[in-house]
Amino acid sequence: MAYNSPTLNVMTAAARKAARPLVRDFGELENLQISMKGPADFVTSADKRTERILIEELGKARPGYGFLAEEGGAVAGKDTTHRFIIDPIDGTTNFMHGVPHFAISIALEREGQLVAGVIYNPVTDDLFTAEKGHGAYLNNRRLRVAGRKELPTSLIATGLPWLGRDGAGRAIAETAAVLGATSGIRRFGAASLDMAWVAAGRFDGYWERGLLPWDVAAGIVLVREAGGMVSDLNGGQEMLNGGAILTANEHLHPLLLKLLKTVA
Ligand code: LIP
Repeated sequence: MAYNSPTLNVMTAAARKAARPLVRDFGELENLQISMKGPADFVTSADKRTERILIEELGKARPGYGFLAEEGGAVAGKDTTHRFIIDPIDGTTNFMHGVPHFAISIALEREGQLVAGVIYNPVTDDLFTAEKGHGAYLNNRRLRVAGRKELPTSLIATGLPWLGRDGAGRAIAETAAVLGATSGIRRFGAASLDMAWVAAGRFDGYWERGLLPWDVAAGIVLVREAGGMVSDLNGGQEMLNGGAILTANEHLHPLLLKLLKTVA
Protein backbone atom coordinates (compact mmCIF):
# COMPACT_ATOMS: atom_id res chain seq x y z
CA MET A 1 0.00 0.00 0.00
CA ALA A 2 1.47 3.39 -1.00
CA TYR A 3 2.32 5.84 1.78
CA ASN A 4 -0.45 8.40 1.96
CA SER A 5 -0.34 11.84 3.55
CA PRO A 6 -2.46 15.00 3.30
CA THR A 7 0.35 16.55 1.19
CA LEU A 8 0.59 13.65 -1.28
CA ASN A 9 -3.19 13.37 -1.45
CA VAL A 10 -3.48 17.05 -2.45
CA MET A 11 -0.72 16.74 -5.08
CA THR A 12 -2.07 13.44 -6.48
CA ALA A 13 -5.64 14.75 -6.66
CA ALA A 14 -4.47 17.85 -8.58
CA ALA A 15 -2.46 15.71 -11.03
CA ARG A 16 -5.38 13.33 -11.65
CA LYS A 17 -7.82 16.22 -12.20
CA ALA A 18 -5.47 17.93 -14.70
CA ALA A 19 -4.82 14.59 -16.42
CA ARG A 20 -8.42 13.97 -17.52
CA PRO A 21 -8.60 16.65 -20.28
CA LEU A 22 -4.93 15.93 -21.10
CA VAL A 23 -5.71 12.31 -22.04
CA ARG A 24 -8.60 13.58 -24.16
CA ASP A 25 -6.24 16.00 -25.95
CA PHE A 26 -3.72 13.20 -26.47
CA GLY A 27 -6.38 11.43 -28.47
CA GLU A 28 -7.18 14.53 -30.55
CA LEU A 29 -3.72 15.98 -31.28
CA GLU A 30 -4.91 17.40 -34.60
CA ASN A 31 -6.93 19.97 -32.61
CA LEU A 32 -4.02 21.07 -30.44
CA GLN A 33 -2.91 24.72 -30.62
CA ILE A 34 0.87 24.88 -30.66
CA SER A 35 3.13 27.93 -30.31
CA MET A 36 6.89 28.34 -30.18
CA LYS A 37 8.92 29.51 -27.15
CA GLY A 38 12.07 29.24 -29.28
CA PRO A 39 13.56 27.02 -32.03
CA ALA A 40 11.92 23.54 -31.61
CA ASP A 41 10.76 24.66 -28.14
CA PHE A 42 6.99 24.15 -28.16
CA VAL A 43 4.15 25.05 -25.81
CA THR A 44 0.70 23.73 -26.46
CA SER A 45 -2.74 24.79 -25.31
CA ALA A 46 -2.65 21.58 -23.23
CA ASP A 47 0.50 22.71 -21.36
CA LYS A 48 -1.17 26.02 -20.44
CA ARG A 49 -4.52 24.51 -19.41
CA THR A 50 -2.86 21.74 -17.39
CA GLU A 51 -0.74 24.26 -15.52
CA ARG A 52 -3.80 26.45 -14.83
CA ILE A 53 -5.75 23.50 -13.39
CA LEU A 54 -2.79 22.40 -11.23
CA ILE A 55 -2.27 25.88 -9.80
CA GLU A 56 -6.02 26.28 -9.16
CA GLU A 57 -6.33 22.91 -7.38
CA LEU A 58 -3.12 23.23 -5.35
CA GLY A 59 -3.90 26.87 -4.53
CA LYS A 60 -7.38 25.90 -3.22
CA ALA A 61 -5.94 23.10 -1.06
CA ARG A 62 -2.90 25.05 0.16
CA PRO A 63 -3.79 28.79 0.09
CA GLY A 64 -0.70 31.01 0.35
CA TYR A 65 1.86 28.54 -1.01
CA GLY A 66 4.09 29.89 -3.79
CA PHE A 67 4.61 28.41 -7.26
CA LEU A 68 7.42 27.98 -9.76
CA ALA A 69 5.90 26.68 -12.99
CA GLU A 70 7.26 26.10 -16.52
CA GLU A 71 4.78 28.32 -18.36
CA GLY A 72 3.85 30.91 -15.72
CA GLY A 73 7.19 31.25 -13.95
CA ALA A 74 7.52 32.17 -10.27
CA VAL A 75 4.50 33.30 -8.21
CA ALA A 76 5.36 34.23 -4.61
CA GLY A 77 2.88 33.18 -1.92
CA LYS A 78 2.02 34.70 1.49
CA ASP A 79 3.54 31.56 3.00
CA THR A 80 7.16 32.00 1.94
CA THR A 81 8.25 28.63 3.41
CA HIS A 82 6.28 26.53 0.91
CA ARG A 83 6.51 26.38 -2.89
CA PHE A 84 5.14 23.98 -5.50
CA ILE A 85 7.45 23.37 -8.51
CA ILE A 86 5.37 22.34 -11.54
CA ASP A 87 5.98 20.97 -15.02
CA PRO A 88 2.48 20.62 -16.54
CA ILE A 89 3.67 18.33 -19.36
CA ASP A 90 7.22 17.05 -19.06
CA GLY A 91 7.99 15.58 -22.46
CA THR A 92 5.93 18.09 -24.46
CA THR A 93 7.59 17.08 -27.73
CA ASN A 94 6.65 13.42 -27.09
CA PHE A 95 3.07 14.51 -26.27
CA MET A 96 2.74 16.53 -29.49
CA HIS A 97 3.97 13.60 -31.57
CA GLY A 98 1.59 11.09 -30.00
CA VAL A 99 4.39 9.35 -28.06
CA PRO A 100 2.74 8.08 -24.82
CA HIS A 101 5.76 8.98 -22.68
CA PHE A 102 5.15 12.28 -20.86
CA ALA A 103 4.17 13.26 -17.35
CA ILE A 104 2.67 15.82 -15.01
CA SER A 105 5.43 16.60 -12.50
CA ILE A 106 4.77 18.34 -9.14
CA ALA A 107 7.27 18.85 -6.31
CA LEU A 108 6.81 20.54 -2.93
CA GLU A 109 9.65 22.56 -1.42
CA ARG A 110 9.59 23.44 2.31
CA GLU A 111 12.15 25.93 3.61
CA GLY A 112 14.26 25.35 0.52
CA GLN A 113 14.21 21.54 0.87
CA LEU A 114 12.44 19.27 -1.63
CA VAL A 115 10.06 17.22 0.56
CA ALA A 116 7.50 15.59 -1.78
CA GLY A 117 7.17 14.62 -5.43
CA VAL A 118 4.44 13.30 -7.75
CA ILE A 119 5.13 12.22 -11.35
CA TYR A 120 2.07 10.99 -13.26
CA ASN A 121 1.98 9.52 -16.78
CA PRO A 122 -1.76 9.76 -17.53
CA VAL A 123 -1.60 7.43 -20.55
CA THR A 124 0.01 4.51 -18.71
CA ASP A 125 -1.65 5.55 -15.39
CA ASP A 126 1.77 5.21 -13.73
CA LEU A 127 1.60 7.30 -10.54
CA PHE A 128 5.01 7.80 -8.92
CA THR A 129 4.89 9.34 -5.43
CA ALA A 130 7.46 10.06 -2.74
CA GLU A 131 7.67 12.01 0.50
CA LYS A 132 10.83 12.74 2.48
CA GLY A 133 11.40 10.00 5.05
CA HIS A 134 8.49 7.86 3.76
CA GLY A 135 9.82 6.11 0.68
CA ALA A 136 8.93 6.11 -3.00
CA TYR A 137 6.07 4.26 -4.70
CA LEU A 138 4.74 3.39 -8.15
CA ASN A 139 0.98 3.10 -7.61
CA ASN A 140 1.06 0.87 -4.50
CA ARG A 141 4.46 -0.79 -5.07
CA ARG A 142 7.39 0.39 -2.91
CA LEU A 143 10.35 1.34 -5.09
CA ARG A 144 14.07 0.64 -4.71
CA VAL A 145 16.83 1.63 -7.13
CA ALA A 146 18.50 -1.31 -8.94
CA GLY A 147 21.45 -2.96 -7.18
CA ARG A 148 23.92 -3.33 -10.07
CA LYS A 149 27.50 -2.51 -9.12
CA GLU A 150 29.30 -2.49 -12.47
CA LEU A 151 28.89 -0.22 -15.50
CA PRO A 152 29.15 -3.02 -18.11
CA THR A 153 25.84 -4.52 -16.93
CA SER A 154 24.06 -1.18 -16.50
CA LEU A 155 21.41 0.55 -18.66
CA ILE A 156 21.70 4.35 -18.58
CA ALA A 157 19.27 7.06 -19.69
CA THR A 158 20.14 10.55 -20.87
CA GLY A 159 18.74 13.57 -22.67
CA LEU A 160 20.32 15.33 -25.64
CA PRO A 161 20.09 18.97 -26.78
CA TRP A 162 18.20 19.85 -29.97
CA LEU A 163 17.83 22.61 -32.54
CA GLY A 164 18.70 25.95 -30.95
CA ARG A 165 20.28 24.37 -27.85
CA ASP A 166 24.01 24.54 -26.95
CA GLY A 167 26.15 21.64 -25.86
CA ALA A 168 25.63 19.12 -28.67
CA GLY A 169 29.36 18.43 -28.96
CA ARG A 170 29.80 17.64 -25.28
CA ALA A 171 26.57 15.65 -25.13
CA ILE A 172 27.72 13.46 -28.02
CA ALA A 173 31.16 12.98 -26.43
CA GLU A 174 29.61 12.06 -23.05
CA THR A 175 27.18 9.70 -24.78
CA ALA A 176 30.04 8.01 -26.64
CA ALA A 177 31.96 7.53 -23.37
CA VAL A 178 28.93 6.02 -21.60
CA LEU A 179 28.00 3.90 -24.65
CA GLY A 180 31.49 2.41 -24.61
CA ALA A 181 31.29 1.45 -20.93
CA THR A 182 27.73 0.19 -20.40
CA SER A 183 25.04 -2.16 -21.72
CA GLY A 184 23.40 0.75 -23.49
CA ILE A 185 21.76 4.15 -23.43
CA ARG A 186 18.11 5.19 -23.66
CA ARG A 187 16.89 8.66 -24.70
CA PHE A 188 13.15 8.71 -23.91
CA GLY A 189 12.56 12.49 -23.83
CA ALA A 190 11.12 13.20 -20.37
CA ALA A 191 13.55 13.91 -17.50
CA SER A 192 10.92 13.34 -14.77
CA LEU A 193 10.11 9.84 -16.07
CA ASP A 194 13.80 9.06 -16.62
CA MET A 195 14.36 9.75 -12.90
CA ALA A 196 11.18 7.91 -11.84
CA TRP A 197 12.46 4.89 -13.81
CA VAL A 198 15.80 5.09 -11.99
CA ALA A 199 13.84 5.07 -8.71
CA ALA A 200 11.90 2.04 -10.00
CA GLY A 201 15.12 0.19 -10.90
CA ARG A 202 14.25 0.16 -14.63
CA PHE A 203 17.26 2.35 -15.47
CA ASP A 204 20.51 2.03 -13.52
CA GLY A 205 21.37 5.69 -14.00
CA TYR A 206 20.45 8.94 -15.75
CA TRP A 207 22.36 12.13 -16.56
CA GLU A 208 21.47 15.28 -18.50
CA ARG A 209 22.49 18.93 -18.83
CA GLY A 210 20.49 22.03 -19.77
CA LEU A 211 17.47 21.21 -17.58
CA LEU A 212 15.19 23.51 -15.61
CA PRO A 213 14.04 23.15 -11.96
CA TRP A 214 10.58 21.84 -12.92
CA ASP A 215 12.11 19.06 -15.08
CA VAL A 216 13.93 17.49 -12.10
CA ALA A 217 12.47 18.65 -8.74
CA ALA A 218 9.96 15.81 -8.20
CA GLY A 219 12.37 13.20 -9.62
CA ILE A 220 15.01 14.19 -7.07
CA VAL A 221 12.66 13.24 -4.20
CA LEU A 222 11.71 9.97 -5.97
CA VAL A 223 15.32 8.83 -6.49
CA ARG A 224 16.44 9.79 -2.97
CA GLU A 225 13.46 8.05 -1.34
CA ALA A 226 14.18 4.92 -3.43
CA GLY A 227 17.70 4.79 -1.96
CA GLY A 228 19.52 6.40 -4.90
CA MET A 229 22.06 9.21 -5.15
CA VAL A 230 21.47 12.54 -6.89
CA SER A 231 24.03 15.25 -7.66
CA ASP A 232 24.99 17.80 -10.28
CA LEU A 233 27.79 16.90 -12.71
CA ASN A 234 30.46 18.34 -10.42
CA GLY A 235 29.36 16.04 -7.63
CA GLY A 236 27.63 18.95 -5.82
CA GLN A 237 23.97 19.67 -5.06
CA GLU A 238 23.25 22.54 -7.51
CA MET A 239 20.79 20.45 -9.59
CA LEU A 240 18.00 23.03 -9.53
CA ASN A 241 20.21 26.00 -10.37
CA GLY A 242 22.87 24.57 -12.70
CA GLY A 243 20.59 22.49 -14.88
CA ALA A 244 22.86 19.41 -14.81
CA ILE A 245 21.96 16.19 -13.01
CA LEU A 246 23.31 12.68 -12.39
CA THR A 247 21.34 9.96 -10.62
CA ALA A 248 22.24 6.31 -9.90
CA ASN A 249 22.71 3.93 -6.97
CA GLU A 250 25.65 4.35 -4.54
CA HIS A 251 27.86 1.97 -6.54
CA LEU A 252 27.33 3.37 -10.04
CA HIS A 253 27.01 7.09 -9.18
CA PRO A 254 30.74 7.66 -8.44
CA LEU A 255 31.71 5.52 -11.48
CA LEU A 256 29.47 7.52 -13.82
CA LEU A 257 30.60 10.85 -12.32
CA LYS A 258 34.25 9.89 -12.88
CA LEU A 259 33.54 8.68 -16.44
CA LEU A 260 31.63 11.86 -17.40
CA LYS A 261 34.41 14.00 -15.93
CA THR A 262 36.90 12.35 -18.32
CA VAL A 263 35.07 14.04 -21.20
CA ALA A 264 36.60 17.52 -21.50
C1 LIP B 1 12.08 18.10 -21.57
C2 LIP B 1 12.88 17.23 -20.62
C3 LIP B 1 13.82 16.31 -21.40
C4 LIP B 1 14.77 17.14 -22.14
C5 LIP B 1 14.01 18.03 -23.08
C6 LIP B 1 13.00 18.93 -22.36
P1 LIP B 1 9.90 19.59 -21.41
O1 LIP B 1 11.27 18.94 -20.82
O2 LIP B 1 12.02 16.44 -19.90
O3 LIP B 1 14.55 15.47 -20.55
O4 LIP B 1 15.67 16.34 -22.83
O5 LIP B 1 14.95 18.81 -23.69
O6 LIP B 1 13.69 19.82 -21.53
O7 LIP B 1 10.37 20.80 -22.22
O8 LIP B 1 9.19 18.63 -22.24
O9 LIP B 1 9.13 20.01 -20.19
